[in-house]
Amino acid sequence: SADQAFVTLATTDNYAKGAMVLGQSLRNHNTTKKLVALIGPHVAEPCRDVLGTIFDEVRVVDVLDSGDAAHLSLMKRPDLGVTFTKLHCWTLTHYSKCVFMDADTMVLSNIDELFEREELSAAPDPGWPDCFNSGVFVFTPSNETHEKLITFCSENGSFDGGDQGVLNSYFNTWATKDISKHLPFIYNLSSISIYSYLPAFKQYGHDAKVVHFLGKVKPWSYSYDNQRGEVRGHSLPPDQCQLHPDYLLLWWQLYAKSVQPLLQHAYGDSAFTSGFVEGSEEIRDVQGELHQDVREHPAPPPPPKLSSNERKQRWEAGQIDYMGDDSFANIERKLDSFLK
Ligand code: UPG
Repeated sequence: SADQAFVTLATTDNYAKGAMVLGQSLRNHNTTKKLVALIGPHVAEPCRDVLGTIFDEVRVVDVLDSGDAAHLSLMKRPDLGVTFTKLHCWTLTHYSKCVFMDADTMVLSNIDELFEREELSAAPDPGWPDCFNSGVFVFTPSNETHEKLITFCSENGSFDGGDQGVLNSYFNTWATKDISKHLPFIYNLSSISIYSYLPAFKQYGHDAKVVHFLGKVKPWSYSYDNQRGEVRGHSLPPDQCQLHPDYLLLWWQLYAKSVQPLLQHAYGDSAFTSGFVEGSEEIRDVQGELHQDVREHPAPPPPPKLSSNERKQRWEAGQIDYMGDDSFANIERKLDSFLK
């Protein structure tokens, strides 16, 4: 299968870290397919070097100097920059079939069987299951399809502002025509759906083959205490923290073991943010600000306890006690008790 490849995309150094973990996870599960990373022109040189050790091919895609239809269309639709870059995967015509995977995905087992599927195969999106999620999809590289997609995109735009909207409008029979193009959800398990249907996750979650850290907060938004093997930065409001702690830990373990040493080596003495917690006195939160460890700033005395019913009423009225009763740690504890 030298002419089949897994393809991902990273336009920034952070997404590149995600791509490294994804690539390494595919290697660890002994894929026989080629690995291709498409990168933007702003990805730093050391990151490219590391990608080069994990991936078979690292290809810089710059829609701005490609001088073709994509370039012209981008002039009209500058908002669709990353989308156009992702559509570039169709130009990988030296492969007969590919599986695209977002840089915020990670495989938990070998998924080479996906290459038995045809274009365009994908799993349902958790938010609107008649749409497919474009974080994992099977496609056939073709310059003709690429041109058509670009034209379609510049003429019709994207209903969600990203590639997922464009691809769903273009491959608009996905929901109804051919059930073999519906990948099982375990090939693109987004962290969001875990909490929205917990019994299903308990029933089927152990079969998951790909996890997708969909949404604003990514694994690399957190930091990691490599000594203790703990992810830091959990003190987020629950509506912003929907990544399952086990998968999050798995991502960081892979990063710490196989990716961070490569980055350390590639950067040598020059500046490099490992994502690791520096010492035990500081916690780097997701906004990237440094906070002193809470131990040095004792919390104010807790407000009087509310009854469970009063708490519920406040929650429903939008008065959510993010730092107290409704903190993520408490919600997580509750969820963990269900999962036991
Ligand atoms: N990406 C970059 N640089 C960026 C932003 C995105 O390289 O600045 C790549 C990367 O591979 C990333 C992917 O594009 O994983 C998707 O972007 P992401 O930020 O992960 O979007 P999400 O909101 O998590 O994902 C949903 C879909 C995804 C789709 C995206 C936009 O799951 O497949 O691409 O929305 O429609």
